[in-house]
This record gives sequence, structure tokens and C-alpha cells, in this order.
Amino acid sequence: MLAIVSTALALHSPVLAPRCPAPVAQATAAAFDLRTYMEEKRVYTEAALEASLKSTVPQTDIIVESMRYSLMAGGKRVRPMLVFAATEMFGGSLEAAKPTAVGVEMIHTMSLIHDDLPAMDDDDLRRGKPTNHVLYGDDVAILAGDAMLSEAFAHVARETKGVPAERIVKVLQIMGDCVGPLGLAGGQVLDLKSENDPNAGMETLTWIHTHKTAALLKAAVACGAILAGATDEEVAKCELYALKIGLAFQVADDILDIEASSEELGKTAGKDEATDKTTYPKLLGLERSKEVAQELVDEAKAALSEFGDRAAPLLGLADYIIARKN
Ligand code: GRG
Repeated sequence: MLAIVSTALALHSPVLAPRCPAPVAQATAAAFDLRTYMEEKRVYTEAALEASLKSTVPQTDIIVESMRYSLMAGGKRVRPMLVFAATEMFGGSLEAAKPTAVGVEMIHTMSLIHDDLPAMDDDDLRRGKPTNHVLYGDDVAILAGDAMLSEAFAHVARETKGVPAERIVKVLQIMGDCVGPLGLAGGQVLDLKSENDPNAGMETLTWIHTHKTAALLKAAVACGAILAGATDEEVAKCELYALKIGLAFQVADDILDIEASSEELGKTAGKDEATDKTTYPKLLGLERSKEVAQELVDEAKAALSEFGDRAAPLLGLADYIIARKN
């Protein structure tokens, strides 16, 4: 039985605590220290992000400042952690996966910059700070997001070392797919078009979040596994895990929007209700949403059962995703 304890469960907010612990995450003597694991990966990620973007000529000072403002604004760095945890599960090196972890976080940050724009969610608070367009204007914010998206691909292609070229090409393909019509952009469009649609039910909501939220988490885990040489079958198991935690992530997000404060979240709380958005709590109620989040995490863990103790970081991260407070 796997040894994840409780540092994972210690991270659980009372609000999101599961009714009963997931069977694969029972405490044993040799506990996996998720808190330390996450902190090490966060520090490693921050250093990699810090080194990834620099203005090299005065003409790029403004756009690079704007890009760096959002990229270095904090954030939980869950997606890079997923890249690293997946690559380590298959014996890959952190160094080889680092450019992909950076690229995935760049894609995520781009999506947050664009999501906050007046034409989309129109928000002025993100990661506890003014949003990019509030400081730099809509024009620069749009371009900073565009530049960050293209830099994500360039960074992976330029910086990944010691990995067979065909694996890098596969990673670039997955990164592209997860942003396109069957990824972030497609999910966001359906989300925008479903606002105030009384017919938007569970099927629509699941499609939106499979693409808008889960696709990037799935890409992170798949890319980490591929860089380490996982087989197609192994990657498919990782993708199932990531789809489930991606949906759980969104259910938790919807719950936090109701139960946490803007200060805790670092972004505007209570927005879903204010805009009458279709969310899991709106369709299922708060209590059932919490149960669903736990069920999704249990299913995610089950997808990795064959990997034994090597899956400990991914299992711990699954717990964290619904236990987080922001
Ligand atoms: C421009 C091609 C293109 C695509 C972007 C704007 C957009 C299309 C998509 C929106 C995607 C989005 C913002 C989804 C929400 C995902 C989500 C739950 C984000 C919060 O992630 P956390 O909690 O944030 O990991 P931190 O700040 O911790 O990194």
C-alpha cells in the first residue's frame, strides 16, 4: 500500500476534507512528505522561470517586463510540479523536463492574462496583484500573452537537452493541442458562449472544463512521462489520471469561489454567483460537489495503481488539488 500521508491530508482545508480517506492514500510508516516535495519543486520552478525570460535589447524592455510581471507573480506552480512528478515516475531527470515545466507554466500564465482581460472575465486581481492589463494596458497585455505563448514553444525546442528529438516533437504537439480548439481556447469559447444559457447543463460544463482546465494538466503529466520515455500505454494511464484531477481542480475552484475570500484566493471571490455562471455547485449543490471532487480524485489515483510507490508524488498532488485553499 502506498505511503502518502498526510502531509497531503494536513493540507486539506476543513471545507474540502473528504468524508473518508481515499483507499490508495492511507497513512503508513514511511510517509511520503508531500509538503517538502512541493516546496522543493516550487523553488526549482521559480528559479527556472526567473532564468527563462530576459530583455536582451532596450526595445523589448516593456513587453518583457509585462511578461515577467505575470510569470513571476507567484502562483502555486501545480503544472510544473505535475511535469516533474510524471517524469520522475518513469525515471526521467528534472533537468531534461525543466524547459517543458517552464513552457507549460508560460502557457498557463498566458491564459490567465487573457482570461482577465475586459473582453473576457474582466478582472483586476490575479495572484494577489493587479492584473496585467490594469498595469500595462489591454494592448500590451494581449501582446504579452501572445509572446508568452510563442515563447513557451521556443523555450522547449531551444532548451531541452539530452532527450531524443522525437520525444521533444511529441511534447510540442501535445502543448499545441492543449491550447487549440480542443484545449484552452475551445473551452474558453464555449464557457463564454454558455453564459446565461439556461440549457447549459452538466454535459456542457464537463466539456468546458475538460478543455479549459483539464487539458493543460493532462498535457503537463503526459509531457513529463513522454520525456522520460514512458510507453503509449503508460502515457494513457497518466492522461486518465490528469483528466480526473483536472476536473476535480475545477470543481474545487468553483467551491473555493463560494467559500474563500478574495484575499485568500488572490483573485475576486464570489464572481460565479454574481454573474450567475454555470458551475458545479450551481448544478449539483455544494455538498454533492465536494463528494464529486473526492470521487474524481479517487478515480485519478486508481488510474495510477500499477505504478506503486513511484506514483506517490502524483497521488499526493491529487489530494492537494482538492485540499488547497487558493
Ligand atoms: C489565447 C490561445 C489562447 C487561449 C487562452 C483565456 C483562455 C484562452 C482560457 C482560459 C483558461 C483558464 C483561465 C482556465 C482556468 C483554469 C484555472 C482553474 C486557473 C487557476 O489555476 P491555478 O489555481 O492558478 O493553478 P495559479 O495562480 O496558482 O497558477
